[in-house]
Amino acid sequence: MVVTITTTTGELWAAVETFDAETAEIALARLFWDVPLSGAVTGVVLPFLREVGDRWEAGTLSVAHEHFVSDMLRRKLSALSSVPPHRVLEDATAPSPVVLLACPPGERHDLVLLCVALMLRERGVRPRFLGADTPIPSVVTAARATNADAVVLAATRATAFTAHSSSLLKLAEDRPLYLAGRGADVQTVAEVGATALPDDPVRAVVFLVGALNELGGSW
Ligand code: B12
Repeated sequence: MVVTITTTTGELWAAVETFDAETAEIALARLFWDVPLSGAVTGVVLPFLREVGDRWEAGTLSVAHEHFVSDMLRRKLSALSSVPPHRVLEDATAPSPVVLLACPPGERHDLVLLCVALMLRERGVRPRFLGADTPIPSVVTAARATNADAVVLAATRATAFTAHSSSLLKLAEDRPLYLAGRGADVQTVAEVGATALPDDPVRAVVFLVGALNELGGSW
């Protein structure tokens, strides 16, 4: 597994530098075949994204490369989310908690949120992923329509949350609301009556699953 992770990271960087989408796709396909989802996400996808950010900030990676990586990962992660986990294939009617995930208006950084949705699914949760730039009234409508057991919002800027304080306060009264990402600082989380998720996406999944179990639904 360690070999796959190191090899994939090396292959990905070589492919990204030359915009070689085919090689990158093969490397990712092999990774997700060989390594369990959370291992692939924490071992390759998140560190890779972090390094893209570091190189981009250092000026050693162009905006074109960064967009290329984001698009490639998004396509792969979205494809993975269209394959039902074994548990669902075995019994699609078995009760399990529903978690609604979205980014507030103006927020486009949804790749980590998508990873979290996939890892939640692996743990038996039914994620309902709305993705980037979602109007808060639509989040509220979807939360009611899905009878979500929890709502997770992620953003890089606190203002993406605080611009909707009163709506988010109401949403938090209706059902458990969790904030995540760089914008979810202590003050902001308190202002909208939410709970902060751990910054580490894997710890956040464990935390959420624990909280859902404590809520004690019928799953
Ligand atoms: C990829 C990327 C994009 C992609 C996003 C693709 C996508 N669909 O997600 C695209 C190209 C769309 C993009 C656009 C922009 N981006 Co951008 N982007 C990045 C980049 C390079 C990587 C982001 C990333 O995924 N990082 C990897 C993750 C693992 O790290 P992280 O974001 O720090 O997240 C950590 C935690 O916060 C947590 N976390 C994050 N989300 C969640 C969600 C959950 C549920 C949980 C539990 C945890 C969690 O997990 C990580 C744990 O370490 C960063 C640079 C960087 N250093 O991160 C800039 C960065 C985030 N972008 C930035 C900016 C400014 C922009 C733009 C405004 C640029 C522009 N002028 O057009 C636009 C528009 C943004 C918008 N309206 O939302 C800034 C944000 C600064 C800020 N706080 O306001 C950054 C930090 C770059 C910088 N230093 O200036 N970007």
